[in-house]
Formats: sequence, structure tokens, C-alpha cells
Amino acid sequence: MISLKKMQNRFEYISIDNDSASAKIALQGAHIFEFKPHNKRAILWMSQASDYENSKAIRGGIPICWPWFGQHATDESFPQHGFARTSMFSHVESKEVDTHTTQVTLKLQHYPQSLAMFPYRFELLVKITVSTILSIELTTTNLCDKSFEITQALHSYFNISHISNVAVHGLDKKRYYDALTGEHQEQVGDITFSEELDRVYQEVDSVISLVDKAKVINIENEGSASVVVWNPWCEKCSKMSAMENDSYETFVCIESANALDDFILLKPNESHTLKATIA
Ligand code: TA6
Repeated sequence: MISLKKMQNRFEYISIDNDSASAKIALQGAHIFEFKPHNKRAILWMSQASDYENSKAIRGGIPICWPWFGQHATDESFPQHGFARTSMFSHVESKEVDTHTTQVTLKLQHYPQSLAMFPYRFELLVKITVSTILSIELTTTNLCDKSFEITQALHSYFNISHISNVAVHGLDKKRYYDALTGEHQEQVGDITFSEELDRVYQEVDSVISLVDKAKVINIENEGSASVVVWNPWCEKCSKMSAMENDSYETFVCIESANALDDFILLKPNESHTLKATIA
């Protein structure tokens, strides 16, 4: 079953329910804010304090950071993580591949306000496949007569039992930029959490596993050279919008990205796809 729904404040989203899972995808930002395989816990975390209002980023699920990750390189008045996540996407196609698999494609193209921040004509296609696994493909096409660079991330928030129970496996020996210290380091072993952690791992070419006691979530990336791992811990969490003071205890962000030096250069008419598969 696929249906277009509206909340009381007219916030529009696509609701999916097939033999494998249920999911919800906001038209704003092509933002998946629920993915729940049947008879299992929801895989994606959503803040109880999040709004669902157009022009405000939803806190949780998988925000799409595009056409830049983090702060804009030259104008700090531009929105952090780009404008895609607060832009209205159009519906291209929804199809029930089979009773276990549903596919939705949404599209964003340049518009006057986007051209003011990112002076290029583009098409951004988001193809989401919902079954026992979730996959998201973010395809950027350069529609103009000059090259442009992007950085990007599928900023996935994952549900966890408790921050003290989890480890992130698969980044051992990878170099990372520590956003808290501005230093470059090399990862030793698995990542565990005991304080604020905000790192951009580079040249990542392996499957990343979120290990939460007996439960393991695997994140396989294609067209992505960076992985961002983030937890705000208590002090930053208490200062962030749409977070409850203890929110940090129940999520970890593992983001499939092309960030910092891993930017993507697209010549006219070239395309690039970033794909994440979550199982
Ligand atoms: O991906 C990590 C990060 O860049 C953190 O530094 C923090 O800012 C987080 O994203 C959330 O950003 P947001 O703009 O969604 O509040």
C-alpha cells in the first residue's frame, strides 16, 4: 500500500506499508522519517521533540545534506547542510515492485532561491526502496554549461538501546577529521561513545556495522568516500533544536557522505549517485 497523506498542518508525506516493512517519506527534503520492518523495532530514530513543518528540518530519520555538508564554504547565512532538506520535492514515481518491495522516486530541480545560494541548474533524484532492507539513491545531474562541486550526506539517525551499549565497526585504521578538535587522526578499533563525538572518516570502502548488543545494522555505501559518525552527548544535546535532554542516549548518526576533501566535481551533463543500503 502506498498513499499520499497530510498531517493536520498540511505537512505532506508518502506512507508505505508492504509485506516487509512500513515507512514514511516527507515530500519536503525527500526525507525518510520512519522505516520499520514488521515485527522489529524502528530502525531509524526520530526525535519526540521534532516538528513536521515545511521550511523546518525534521530532527531524525535520514535528512539529505546537499549541495553542501556542514557550514557553507563562504556564506554562513546559508543553511547548514544545504537547502535540499527544506526544499519541496516533486513525486516522480511510486511502484510496488512486488508484495515485499516498494520503490518511490522524488525529484528536486533548481528554483530561484536555490540559484541564489547555488548558482547552477541541477536535477536531484532520490530513489528509495523499502523492503526488509532500506536503500536510498541520491543522484545529482549537472544541467548547466559549467562544472560544479558538491559535498553531500545521507545523515542517518539510528535507533539504539542505549549509547553505552553500542559500537561502530568497520572503520579501524581509517583516517578521520575530528570536527571537535580540527585534527586528523587514525581510528584504532571500533568506535564506542563516552563523550561528544563528531568525525568525518575519509576513503572509506567497507561495510559499516552498528553493533547494539545482539542487534547489528549494516550500512553499505556506493559512490561515497566519507562516513560521518556523530553523537552530541549531553551538553551539546541540551543546546540543540528539536532534541530532548536525553536524546543523545538513544541515537547514533552514521552518515553515508562525500564530505570535506571527498567533494564531487560534476561537469556539464554529468551525474553522480550516492547510495546507502541499510540492512
Ligand atoms: O553530521 C554531524 C553534524 O554536522 C554535527 O556537527 C551536528 O551539527 C549535526 O550534523 C546536526 O546538524 P543539524 O544542522 O541537523 O542540527
